[in-house]
Amino acid sequence: MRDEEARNILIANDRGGYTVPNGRVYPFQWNWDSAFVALGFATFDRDRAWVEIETLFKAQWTDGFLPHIVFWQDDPGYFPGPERWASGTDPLTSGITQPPVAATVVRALWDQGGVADRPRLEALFPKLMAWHRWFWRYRDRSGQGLVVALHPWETGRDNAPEWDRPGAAIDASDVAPYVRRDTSHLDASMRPTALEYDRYVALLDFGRERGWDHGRIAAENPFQVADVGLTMILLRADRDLLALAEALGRQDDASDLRERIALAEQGVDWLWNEEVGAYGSRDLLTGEPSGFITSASFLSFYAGLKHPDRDARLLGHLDRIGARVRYLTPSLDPADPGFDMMRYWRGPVWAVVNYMIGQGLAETGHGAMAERVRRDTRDLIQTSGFYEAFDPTSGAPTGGDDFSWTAAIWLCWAGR
Ligand code: 9WN
Repeated sequence: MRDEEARNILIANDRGGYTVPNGRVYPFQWNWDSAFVALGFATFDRDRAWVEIETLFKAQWTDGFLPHIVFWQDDPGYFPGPERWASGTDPLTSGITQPPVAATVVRALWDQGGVADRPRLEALFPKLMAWHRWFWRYRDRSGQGLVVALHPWETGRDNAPEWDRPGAAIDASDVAPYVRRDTSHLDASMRPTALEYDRYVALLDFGRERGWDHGRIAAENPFQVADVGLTMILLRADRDLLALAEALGRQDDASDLRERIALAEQGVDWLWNEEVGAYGSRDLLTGEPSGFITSASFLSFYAGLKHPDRDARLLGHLDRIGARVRYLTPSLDPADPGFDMMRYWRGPVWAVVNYMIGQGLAETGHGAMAERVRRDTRDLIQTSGFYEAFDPTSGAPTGGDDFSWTAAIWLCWAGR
């Protein structure tokens, strides 16, 4: 029953070649949502799965940058829309990016398919490679093997408390007036605060005023955080892209990827916080570690990292957190005083993050915990439906309904 419902959500949210995350709240194509959505389509329509990624890459800029939103058609239901971003591109897009899960998804499509998909892979590979090179060039200027986020939206975890202190450096005192649309669709208690939105918009205006020159923005941006999520996800995606480079016999790309993987494996040490016993983000401008344990702290398994002492501490946290809440994995440690089970990335469980955590745990030999994470995700969806996120204590739904990536994760993993 739920399988059919999930397929119907994807079909209903399909706008012809791309899928909106939710028809009302998010009426455009989002970068990492589309990648996860492709995994859902792949369970019943493999061609449509490839098309989702192919459409996304049609919006790639000439320097390799892949935007976080593509405005294939205008819609007044979301702010900030194409005018505020003013990318000047065709199609119009945002000027910031999102977690690079696409290469990992393309590898999965390739592994499930076979030689018949080779022309599609050959066409996509250079585009994926160009996007990864863009990250290496503009988001790791000091060559540490990390990924620096220049906007909280780039992390995909918009209002994670990790951005509070670094965000104080953003001057949001003089933001040109705007009207939020999210709070007309959803209860404000589930969304980021007014101060957070002012900061989001101030950073957007900062980039637009610099003509979306990514080199200049990277040098001048007031917000520069080495994000644990982006860093782990790119490391994982580099490994998957390497497998694809090898399959296609692209030696030069393969050797660059090997180099970057080795660099990132060292670089992540800077994100390990020995005091709290977890990975976390770190302000690049001040060097200050965030000190928070979030769901992104557990993406080291997904990144393919194996470090027995650290892994034991991370698993200890998962045990502790899993005893405290009914459903893993809350987006913030419930022991944190700022834990808020309904407010977006400060408490609720997200199916896509659970998918990455679960996959990583299974691949690195932690099968029992992987299964707990999968079952919790399944139970949440089974009980509450295909919502954007869920309260980890009660399982109550939060955010938008009929959510594409939640349906996709059900089909490819949680509901199996
Ligand atoms: C800003 C679409 C996106 C997700 C993000 C999630 C939320 C947007 C917003 O929705 O962000 O990009 O306006 O709240 O945080 O992860 O990709 O589902």
